[in-house]
Amino acid sequence: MIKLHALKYSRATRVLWLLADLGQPCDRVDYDRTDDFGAPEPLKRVHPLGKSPVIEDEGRMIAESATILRYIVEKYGDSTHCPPKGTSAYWQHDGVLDYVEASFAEVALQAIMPAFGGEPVPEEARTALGVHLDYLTQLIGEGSMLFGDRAMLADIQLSYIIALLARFDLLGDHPTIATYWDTLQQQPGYRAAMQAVGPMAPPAQ
Ligand SMILES: N[C@@H](CCC(=O)N[C@@H](CS)C(=O)NCC(=O)O)C(=O)O
Repeated sequence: MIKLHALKYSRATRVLWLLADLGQPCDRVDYDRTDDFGAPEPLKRVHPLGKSPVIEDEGRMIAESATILRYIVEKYGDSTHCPPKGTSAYWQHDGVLDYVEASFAEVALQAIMPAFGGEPVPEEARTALGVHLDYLTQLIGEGSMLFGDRAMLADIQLSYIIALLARFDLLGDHPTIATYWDTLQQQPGYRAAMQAVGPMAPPAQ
């Protein structure tokens, strides 16, 4: 069984969502946040950077949530969380899956971090975020999620950042993304993950 190192209020929820969708249990090791919202020492002994999620499986230690999601799909032979292999949609989806951490997260966090600290969000950060939310609005198009009406790995990956943006009222002028967030919260895997570890975003201070 996969062992999941899960930090409170973290991207580890993505892994729990996918495992719930696949009906697969995991051996979860929970870590509380430190007072300054960082990783505690025991997690730093698992991952040199103290990052979560990390999984252990069959003697492998795997970090980075996109890689972990791909690994789980491969391990369980799942074909329902990506478009069919060999299609253009498959590669488009794979690109969006990587886009979330490689490009979007950093821009979103420039707005989220000041809001989390009770500071005003700089205008440049709001503007940069708006460009990405416009891009995501285009990707969603007429569907309810990124690739139609079924949650794919890219939706699961995106959910963490969208949860933080919603928590700090940073989706206000992007109604399609706000509706998308409502849709994500209705997904059974999301609900199961919430039930297991609580919300991705921290509660109001
Ligand atoms: N790119 C990594 C990011 C991992 C990451 O930054 N995780 C956060 C929690 S959401 C963390 O472990 N923070 C604790 C710390 O940096 O001290 C991924 O997608 O898994």
